Amino acid sequence: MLSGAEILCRALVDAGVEVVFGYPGGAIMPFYHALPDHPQLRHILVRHEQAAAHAADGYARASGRVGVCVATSGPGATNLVTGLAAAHMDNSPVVAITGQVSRPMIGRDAFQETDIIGITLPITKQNYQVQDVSELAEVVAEAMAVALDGRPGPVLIDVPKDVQNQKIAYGAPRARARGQSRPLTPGASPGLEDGVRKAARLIAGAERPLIMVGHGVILAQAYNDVRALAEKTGIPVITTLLGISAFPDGHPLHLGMPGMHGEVHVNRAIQHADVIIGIGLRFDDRVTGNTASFAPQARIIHIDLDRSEIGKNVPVAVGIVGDARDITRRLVAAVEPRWCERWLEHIHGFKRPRAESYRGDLSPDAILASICEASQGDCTIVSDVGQHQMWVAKLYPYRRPNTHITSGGLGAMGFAVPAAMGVHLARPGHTVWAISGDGGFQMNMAEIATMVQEGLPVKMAVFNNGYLGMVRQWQQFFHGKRYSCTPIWSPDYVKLADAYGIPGYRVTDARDLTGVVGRANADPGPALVEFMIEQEANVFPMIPPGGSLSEPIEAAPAGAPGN
Ligand SMILES: Cc1ncc(C[n+]2csc(CCOP(=O)(O)OP(=O)(O)O)c2C)c(N)n1
Repeated sequence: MLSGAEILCRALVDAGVEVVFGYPGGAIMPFYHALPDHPQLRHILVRHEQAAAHAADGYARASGRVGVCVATSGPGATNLVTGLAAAHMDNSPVVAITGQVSRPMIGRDAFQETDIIGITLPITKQNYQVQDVSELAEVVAEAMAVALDGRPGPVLIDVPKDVQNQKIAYGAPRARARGQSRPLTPGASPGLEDGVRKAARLIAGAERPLIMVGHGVILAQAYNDVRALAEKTGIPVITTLLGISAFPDGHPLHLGMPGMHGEVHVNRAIQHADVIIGIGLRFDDRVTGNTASFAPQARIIHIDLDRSEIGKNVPVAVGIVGDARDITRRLVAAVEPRWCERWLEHIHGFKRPRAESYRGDLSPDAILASICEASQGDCTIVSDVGQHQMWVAKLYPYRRPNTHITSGGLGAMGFAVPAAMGVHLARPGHTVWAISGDGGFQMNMAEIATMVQEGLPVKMAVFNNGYLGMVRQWQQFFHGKRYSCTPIWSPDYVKLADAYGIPGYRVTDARDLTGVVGRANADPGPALVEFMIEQEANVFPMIPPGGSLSEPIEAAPAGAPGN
């Protein structure tokens, strides 16, 4: 006979789980009591449950496997919410396990009771409250499968404390969980062959075609197929924020990032294109700007695993539902070889010298170049949210697949530091840099303690501009430069690092970059580097919210600093 808590552990082990991010408390204590008997499960004690969810998300994105987080009922469970919402928006397979008050207490406003099922309903793919121990093993197995199946996403399992203490004979779950790798769903769409044929015809007749690549390409590991499609047809490739690193940056057909902070030539290419092949992206508003004026001449071929995405945000000429790798492979077979030299030249003609908006040498370019150099280009960059996120997206040269990880859909500040811990655990031995602004870093910097206690050698970079920079930039452009509540004080990060017993550095001069970043990178443990960047630097170009991709802002308002 095993208790529910023991079954929970066994079911996780049976599902191939190796790492669990969590934080104990009253309603989840039986699980924590059982945990030491399952050494196959490495538990990472975070400092805030939000970090557990982000870390599980980072682990999932880096490994393609399910990331697991655990919290107690009430405040523990609600602290997971931001992380689950981030995983939901970016289709990351996370399973969250929450303790709940015992069944007879549910609905009585018991101590630390919250309706986490109700709260997480819109931000999970599915959630379960386990009503009897006999369901537990099956529910865990099913949750693991649901998180990965098709379009991935988070799943929550709420386990009342008395269910954790119930005893029953354990039988290994029947469900489909073991494999942990994402199943392909070839031939998912009934009109698939027809769709591929139509798409191939549109591509053959196009004069100004583009491929737009989103996160679905990374989730489906369709890198080689997308590259084959581009190289067989010569069609230039655009990568969305979450599609970055799905196509090599230095490739002659790679154009860059579209949308609100996309390069001028990329957005112009979209506005001039006559056919767009969108693979695994949802054409969200940060990519399209005002949809009424998005790609006015283009017929759109949209390939997506989720039927409900087709035609949701932009009108589609050909929609093909299915796995990005499978469909792209079929498309490669169906298209005739062609080249788009003149179109590519045309796009390069749209290029503008980048509007520099920082004074001095300690530019985001220089900082990112030093990080790339220190790790010889072989690291994963996990960015937070804000101006630095855009610089990290646009300026770092991503050569390997899935080496750029960020909270795209939710845009959750505080993501980078904990998510980077998850990435490290998924890719031990590989260098991981968490790059944050001084605002977002302060949201989850308590996780340095987790890194120290658990021995996670994450490298942390803080771009310190003394402001909540991206909001300050919007205030500068759209609120008459009224910097309301955006100047932000920071502690002395070098002393902070010292307090945690890790190396800490402050860089004020570009001449120190190589030495300092190299030292931080080579240190065997976690390290923190603060970069004192230009305070009122801006991210250019910029499409105003709701504006057209054709009308970028490329300089600060006249008379204002930061030009
Ligand atoms: C949790 C959360 N709160 C608020 C915001 C709104 N927001 C977006 S960017 C930003 C400023 C970020 O400042 P900082 O972390 O210093 O980075 P910077 O923009 O200066 O690079 C804010 C407040 C958010 N995205 N997430």
